[in-house]
Amino acid sequence: MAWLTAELNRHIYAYHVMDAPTIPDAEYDRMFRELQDLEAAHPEAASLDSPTSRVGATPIPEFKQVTHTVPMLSLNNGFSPEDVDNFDRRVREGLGVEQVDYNGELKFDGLAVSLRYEDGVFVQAGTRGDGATGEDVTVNIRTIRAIPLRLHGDAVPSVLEVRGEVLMYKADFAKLNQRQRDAGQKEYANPRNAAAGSLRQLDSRITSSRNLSFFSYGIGALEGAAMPESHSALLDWLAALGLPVSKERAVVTGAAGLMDYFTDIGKRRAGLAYEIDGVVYKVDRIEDQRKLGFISRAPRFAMAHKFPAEEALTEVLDIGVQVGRTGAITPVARLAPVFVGGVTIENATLHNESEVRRKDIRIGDTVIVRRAGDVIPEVVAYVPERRPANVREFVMPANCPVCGSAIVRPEDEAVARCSGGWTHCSAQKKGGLMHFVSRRAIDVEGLGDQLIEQLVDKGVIQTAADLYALDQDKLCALDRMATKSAQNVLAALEKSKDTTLARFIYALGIRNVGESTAKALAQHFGNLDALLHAAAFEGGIQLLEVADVGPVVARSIAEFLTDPENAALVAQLRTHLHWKEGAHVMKPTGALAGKTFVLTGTLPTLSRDEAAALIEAAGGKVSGSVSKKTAYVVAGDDAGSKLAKAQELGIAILDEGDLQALLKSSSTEPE
Ligand code: JCF
Repeated sequence: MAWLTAELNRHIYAYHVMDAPTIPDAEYDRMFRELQDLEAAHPEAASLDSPTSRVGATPIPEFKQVTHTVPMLSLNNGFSPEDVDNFDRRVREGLGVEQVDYNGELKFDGLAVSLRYEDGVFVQAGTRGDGATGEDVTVNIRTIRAIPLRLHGDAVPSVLEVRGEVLMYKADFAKLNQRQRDAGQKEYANPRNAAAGSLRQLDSRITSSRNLSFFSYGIGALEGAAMPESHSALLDWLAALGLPVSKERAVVTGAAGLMDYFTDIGKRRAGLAYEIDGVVYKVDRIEDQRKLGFISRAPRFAMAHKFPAEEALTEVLDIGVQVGRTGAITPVARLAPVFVGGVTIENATLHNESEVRRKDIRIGDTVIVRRAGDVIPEVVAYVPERRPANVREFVMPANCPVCGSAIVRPEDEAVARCSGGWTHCSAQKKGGLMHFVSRRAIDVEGLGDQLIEQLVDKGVIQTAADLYALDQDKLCALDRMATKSAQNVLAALEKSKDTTLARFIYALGIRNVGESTAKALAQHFGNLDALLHAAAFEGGIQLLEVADVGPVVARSIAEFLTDPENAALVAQLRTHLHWKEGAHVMKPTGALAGKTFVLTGTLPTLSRDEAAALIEAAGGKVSGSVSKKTAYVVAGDDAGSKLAKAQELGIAILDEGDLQALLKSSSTEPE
């Protein structure tokens, strides 16, 4: 029993703390069941750190209280470089020195808990509460696999209180909400709420099913061991004791070092597997921390440097609709202006009609809006307690607000569309043109959205082909268009004529044809006429020969290319543009032909586009999402949910070196 306990705990640590699974799940389960059977027969011999205690226990009527022997502190917040400068200046003055070393670490967006270990064994856990007393969540915390039930090593302290943050990974949050949705239960608004809701369950079996995680960032009481001399050494020590400590930490010097750390983490934030709401700076030397002491309940030696909040509350003034380039009608919440994610927002997408019903968002509601990084702002949920009696439901209009054509929604589709098409509907016309000139399509540099708006509104152009009939006079007649800018636009248009078949197909903006499908079509057919013939032949049946083109995509392509107005546009455009035409090859060649790759995270030397180009040159395909069809996932630093999904599905995972090796071996392999 002792051997099974130690062995299973070793595997749990490898999996949940080191992210490096050691044995297959089935083998783990077998050993686990064997230990369970032995414990049932010999309950007196069950160890305090047995992994069988992690599945949760019978529900309790309420949480008891715990008193923290050393209070749990809060941190002073700062938001700007000035706040960082002031913090560093006060620290330097307080210590009477010129320069200070700090430890920078992440500020996890979860909930603070304190874990008590006696002689190395986990005995109690409490929430922060008011800092002095919190709730006893020992049984719930026990279910968190990342938290060791026994500290590693022989030299463990007689008493250690570990402080840290319980949180839920983004991928686990998405899975949980999917399960809640499937079960018709309430979804959580964000990973933090999900973590809090999961931890504070009186039935710890529920907590056990939620896959919570934990990171340590400090200690409270310590007896029977020496305090390390610096905060960074303390974190190293906690990691050596088997506690999870994030690797995203650094010792830096002075206010400039702190700002560099903040900027660096800000860039990496979206790629992290979990949410953070800022970073934490601490004077690194513990002796210096003691000298500086506390002001009321916050340490003078530490500061939380917060990112602008990504979520805020505001009111839905109205729900309007927006018309996309394919005619898709998207409901948009018109909001009372609110500052979120560093900008003021007045509109947020509601995606589609079903989404409005599912989230039950109504006009007059107070809602949580979210703007994470560069992601478009969205409405997360309404706040039930704030719903007034006179809320109104969103009604999908019968006609397009831009062109007046009927809005239709096929029964089997989530999306309603304007039936006007790009020839009638100026919103679709503009959207289509913006897509046509975009960087990854035909790439006309400097031809921005506002210019396209003007060109269409003033009736200067009707189609993408008209762009190539623009001249100095037509452009200079527009608002805010000087001779020099007009010349730049004309030069960019000239340059854009030299393109590729794949870019051209993508630029047409055919529904369901993204960049990778466009590349597959170009590679398969080699030249435009071969594609046009296939599209015109028996409803596009030959299109199904192209890797990854299914019936839905084939139908979109056939419908688009056989429409007389689209056909006329294609005919006109090909007189302006040129690309290398090849022979129609029936099957993509190259050693990686038919293999789908997914790229995630930051690779050490190759950019995403470079890696994709190398894979495609070898006949492989690059896709944005992991599925059973994925052959390889190429993972770099800060790989997130895609890596987790690949592990789950048992898909081969490569690093950049493996990829290079594969490309090299495939290039020398005889065809
Ligand atoms: O990650 C956090 N939310 C976090 C909170 C990190 C820290 O190092 C903290 C903290 C709260 C108090 N340190 C203290 C002293």
